[in-house]
Amino acid sequence: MTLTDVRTPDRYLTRTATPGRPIERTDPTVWGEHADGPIDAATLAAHEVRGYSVFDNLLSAAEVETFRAELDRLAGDEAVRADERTIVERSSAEVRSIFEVHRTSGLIAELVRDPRVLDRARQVLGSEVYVHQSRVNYMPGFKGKGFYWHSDFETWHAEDGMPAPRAVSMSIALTDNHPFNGGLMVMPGSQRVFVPCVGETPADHYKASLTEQEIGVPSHAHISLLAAEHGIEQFTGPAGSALLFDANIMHGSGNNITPFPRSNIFIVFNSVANTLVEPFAAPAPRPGFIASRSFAPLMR
Ligand code: 6CS
Ligand code: FE
Repeated sequence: MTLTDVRTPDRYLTRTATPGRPIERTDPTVWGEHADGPIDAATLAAHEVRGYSVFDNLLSAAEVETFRAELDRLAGDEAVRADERTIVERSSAEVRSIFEVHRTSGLIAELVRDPRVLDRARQVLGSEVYVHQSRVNYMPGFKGKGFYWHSDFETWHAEDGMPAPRAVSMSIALTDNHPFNGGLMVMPGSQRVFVPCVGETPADHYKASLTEQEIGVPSHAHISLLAAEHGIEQFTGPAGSALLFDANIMHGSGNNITPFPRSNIFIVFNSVANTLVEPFAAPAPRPGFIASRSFAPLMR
């Protein structure tokens, strides 16, 4: 046995040929303490149980306007539109998402280090953190396509080599999130079970999955089981509010056929104690702009 043969044990087997049984999560949801950051003890305890927290007015109305202008600037920049980090809607060629925005936008580079954002991530993860992924989602009106039910960690484990669900996402709304314009739905408490998915990961899977995910999608039976046990709640709230949610919580969003766009800034923080190894169920790692392999902790 050589050192290179020592693989990180795979505690969350997925992308199997035949259906697997849900796996109880042996990792905590919250690693830090209430004294470690701005989240109070009651909110932190609720986050441990539900797997998510909502922070109203995280950004002021003026800050929302600044970021909305930044998103318009990015979406209108021909170089950005032509960049491989930009995903367009299949049906309309409108910009759907732009990845690695914390490296292309100075404003968003500051936001990921803002204590209102960074200190919450550090507190939940109980360690220094780095940005695993950042993106802006535009979810345009009339034709905005949603995201089917999934666990982000299932993909990050299978395709990016993330060992454990010691990562947390913050979605900051830049438009009002209504129940009717594709608002994110979560199953509270579902982060405590890992739902394996059937199907081998194809090469370059991200080229299809980021517009419509077909592999790494839980079965109707498992989705029904989780929905019956945990229920479904929807993140609604005014522009400026933020949802902080666990890497493994089951979530999804519907299409947006209303005239009201739903755009957000989405930042994924991973613990520096949980850095990526080789993918657990994919032929090759995804590109760095989707899953960063620069693990230096974020500093202000
Ligand atoms: O594959 C991913 O990393 C992305 N996919 C979805 C649907 N949510 C999380 C993440 O941005
Ligand atoms: Fe997701």
